[in-house]
Amino acid sequence: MPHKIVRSVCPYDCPDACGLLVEVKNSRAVRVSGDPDHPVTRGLLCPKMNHYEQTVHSPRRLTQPLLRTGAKGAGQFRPISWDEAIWRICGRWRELITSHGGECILPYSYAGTMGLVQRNSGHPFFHYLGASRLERTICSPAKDAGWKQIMGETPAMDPAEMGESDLIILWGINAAATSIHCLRDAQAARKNGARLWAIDTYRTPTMEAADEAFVVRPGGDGALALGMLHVIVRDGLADKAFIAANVLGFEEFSGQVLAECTPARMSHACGLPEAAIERLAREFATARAPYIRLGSGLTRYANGAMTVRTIACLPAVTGAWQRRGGGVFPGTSTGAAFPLHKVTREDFIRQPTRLVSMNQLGAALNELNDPPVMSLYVYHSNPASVAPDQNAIIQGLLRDDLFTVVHERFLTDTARYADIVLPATSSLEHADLYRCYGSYQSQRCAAAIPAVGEAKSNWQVFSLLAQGMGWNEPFFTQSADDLIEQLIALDTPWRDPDTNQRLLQGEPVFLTPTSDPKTTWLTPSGKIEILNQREPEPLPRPLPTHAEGDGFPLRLQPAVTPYALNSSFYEQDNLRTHQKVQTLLMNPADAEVRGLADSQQVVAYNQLGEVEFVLKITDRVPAGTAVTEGVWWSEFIPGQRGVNCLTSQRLTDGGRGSTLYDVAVEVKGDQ
Ligand SMILES: Nc1nc2c(c(=O)[nH]1)N[C@H]1C(S)=C(S)[C@@H](COP(=O)(O)OP(=O)(O)OC[C@H]3O[C@@H](n4cnc5c(=O)[nH]c(N)nc54)[C@H](O)[C@@H]3O)O[C@H]1N2
Ligand SMILES: Nc1nc2c(c(=O)[nH]1)N[C@H]1C(S)=C(S)[C@@H](COP(=O)(O)OP(=O)(O)OC[C@H]3O[C@@H](n4cnc5c(=O)[nH]c(N)nc54)[C@H](O)[C@@H]3O)O[C@H]1N2
Ligand code: SF4
Ligand SMILES: [Mo]
Repeated sequence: MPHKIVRSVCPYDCPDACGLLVEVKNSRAVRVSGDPDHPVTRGLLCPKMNHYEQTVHSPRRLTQPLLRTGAKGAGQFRPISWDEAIWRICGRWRELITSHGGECILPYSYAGTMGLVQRNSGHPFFHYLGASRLERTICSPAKDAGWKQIMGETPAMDPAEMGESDLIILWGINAAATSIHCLRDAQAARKNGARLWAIDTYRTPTMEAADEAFVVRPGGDGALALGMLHVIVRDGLADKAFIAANVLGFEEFSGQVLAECTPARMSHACGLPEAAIERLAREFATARAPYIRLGSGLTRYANGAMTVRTIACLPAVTGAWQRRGGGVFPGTSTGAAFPLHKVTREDFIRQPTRLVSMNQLGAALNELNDPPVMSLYVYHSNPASVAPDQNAIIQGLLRDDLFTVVHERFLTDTARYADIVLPATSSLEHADLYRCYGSYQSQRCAAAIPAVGEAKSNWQVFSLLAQGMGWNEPFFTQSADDLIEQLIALDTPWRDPDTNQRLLQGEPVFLTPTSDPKTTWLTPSGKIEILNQREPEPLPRPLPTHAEGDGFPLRLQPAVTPYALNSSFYEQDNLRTHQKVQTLLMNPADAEVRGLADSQQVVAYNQLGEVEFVLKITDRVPAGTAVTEGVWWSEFIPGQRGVNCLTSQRLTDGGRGSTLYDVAVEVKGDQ
């Protein structure tokens, strides 16, 4: 049988939503490569997706529904039919709704697939059921909140302008791992004369690729930006004309806040010497068009929203927005480009239901009352690995009276605790419509191959469950393609008829924001609101992290690896081999005072738990900060516990986000 090449889209939670070319033979994907005609991908894929076929056809794929036969968490199951699985789930839910009410059922989902239909297809089902709603805030809502506090609804600038900047700053973004096309384009700009800076908490591959790398204390960037702003104002480098026309509250900010934020005062909090703050400030202010690519890492702290708000003051004060290439790019937000309510169906909510934070799943499972959570339905997420306070989550998942269903591609740490496991399709086996957050690009794709085994897509399972519940609502009898076409059918100012036509045909297209992101400030005052009286904190100011008060001497930075995406891709043996083991990176000085040797087993601990690591002593991390990369599956780590045993359920200052990076620990040798 001849090979055929099918266009597809990368479904993962990555800024790029790459275009894929899938080579299909005998209904199997045999090779996956980057689409050379895709405007962002331009033929380049990351190491994770270069062998996506090994994920899709992994021997570890779940291919049948499973029923638990052993103790919770033991991973012992027997295959059952789909009919039996649906019958059991619906039967149990009917009983629970009668005894405890619909809110005792909690859905849990996040970012296994970013496609607009498959990602959101549980919403209409659980709304109709009257279940509790999940507040999906694990990733970077503090970033959105901080941006909104100063920029309102102003959309993100076109990231392609980076090519016209003379000073590119990768701030809290490990682009070499998480945004490879951004790094590729930054390097191209560098060849044309732009300087490249990176600001991170340790020397990542992105830091190595930059002209200059600045290592800050975790959560210290707000202090750094305030110190820079102090110097800019003190030295007369603020753009008074731009401020007068475009900025609200500059006088209050400089008088009440900046005057106090001398580099000497900010130096400790941000971890940079005074001289570095002075130089950064002057070079930023005198660059023609400095471009800040703001990552998400620096927002997962008690002060995350404030950090974003403070950094956004920099181009507001220097007027960098006025020039091509200048400004801050925080990531795109294209929610208004498609009528998503046609999928999510909030109108199915008949009476108000409670909202449960996904960052507090441990508390929800163990402590919630009226009603308690009696059933958890997890799909395209792996909370037992990725969510904070892993010990609390596992304690909850072990509850005998909790009925847990997990719809998954693999027997993840979460699936191991399920009563019923349902096999999920991979993105090559279902249709969807994608947009992304690193650019304004969007693309639709069809299934490239048939489902592996008896796997079903998220949408198919919710259709079956609706049928199993005996509902007559016709919405649930549609196909995923019906929903995709409804999302595209309606013209919005973001898409013209020609764009819609190309979208329908599976071509990558660009969505267009409805206002000019560099001249029209969509705030209530019409100005960039450094002063925002609607906020409890009307002005940006230095805020502490949680970890500072925890009483443990080392900051722990849970960071990403290029060879996995959150807890995804651990199924690919080659990728896992690159990562070797769950490692703790530590500065030689910190190892020496603790009498620790390279490659030895260590235990990191704090008020929440303890985790075993293999120690790597390296000056890539500064004294005072230890780093671990990746979110490992427990079957591959010695102590069965991952880094999220050490992260807390506390929330950010804005957006109720996770504070996954705001962690303090002590480390000792493993006895
Ligand atoms: N390879 C790979 N790619 C990924 C992911 C992955 O796990 N692996 N995850 C995906 C997801 S879900 C997301 S949200 C994005 C996130 O992608 P990014 O925006 O890059 O965010 P992070 O990787 O969380 O953090 C970026 C960098 O910020 C640093 N950092 C942490 N705290 C601070 C701080 O206080 N200040 C400064 N200046 N830097 C800090 C971290 O060390 C890290 O190197 O990446 C996506 N892409
Ligand atoms: N320590 C630490 N913890 C973190 C992070 C970190 O950097 N460090 N990152 C955080 C961030 S930014 C995020 S966004 C979260 C992400 O957390 P999650 O959204 O849980 O992401 P993944 O770990 O990738 O798990 C997604 C799961 O979905 C499954 N899946 C994929 N496609 C489908 C599908 O179509 N249907 C179904 N039913 N399942 C599917 C995959 O097999 C995978 O197991 O993790 C957070 N947790
Ligand atoms: S994970 Fe990101 S870089 Fe890798 S293929 Fe997917 S969209 Fe592209
Ligand atoms: Mo994320």
